Amino acid sequence: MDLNKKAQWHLDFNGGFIPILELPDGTMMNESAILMNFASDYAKKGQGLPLWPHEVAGEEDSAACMATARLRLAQTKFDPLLGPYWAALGSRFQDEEKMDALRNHLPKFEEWLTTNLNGNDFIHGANPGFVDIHCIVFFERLVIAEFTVNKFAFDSLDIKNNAPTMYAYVHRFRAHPHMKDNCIVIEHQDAQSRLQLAMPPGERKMLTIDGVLR
Ligand SMILES: N[C@@H](CCC(=O)N[C@@H](CS)C(=O)NCC(=O)O)C(=O)O
Repeated sequence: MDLNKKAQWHLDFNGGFIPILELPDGTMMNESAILMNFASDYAKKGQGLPLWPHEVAGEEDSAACMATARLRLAQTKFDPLLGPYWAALGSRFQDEEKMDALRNHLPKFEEWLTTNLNGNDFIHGANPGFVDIHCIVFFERLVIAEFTVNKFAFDSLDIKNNAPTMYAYVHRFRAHPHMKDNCIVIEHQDAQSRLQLAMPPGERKMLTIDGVLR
């Protein structure tokens, strides 16, 4: 997929952002978190880990529904924290000012994570749930940079010392029996990062599945 050549219908729909889901009746929906919720609501129940507390509770269980509501609130508070993350990532971790801003911002991620872990292994509790899956993809890129061509970013941000809760959390998530075969493969992340790092600033390699997806 060439991100620089987008179809007019796509630009008209939402400015050319992904992801988008189109249903057979032509309905289209964007926003990744909303699409994840759609998939979770639409999927057959009992296929694996429950992703929200109310899914395993009986009907009209106010405590379980409130626990779900609390997690949804945590999720809405996470998204506005992402600005400095996107800026640094967009520069492929190479813009010093943006890297400084992200380094200074790491305590905000730590605070959000510590508050919402609340002493548990995962935000959902003993096992990962929806909100863990929502935030892990962002944290994971920073933490596994240690083992990719982006090690310079891991070192420059000093993730181990500046974000120890995030560091331990990502490794715990990636080791979880239900998650370990479904996380980004280090070699694939490395291959993708090498492709993009080789491009001049502002230019992007076409998206390809070669060496990136399993
Ligand atoms: N809030 C939106 C953000 C979507 C977004 O930023 N998508 C990026 C990719 S992660 C994109 O399509 N960027 C346009 C481009 O790279 O050309 C969502 O979560 O769906």
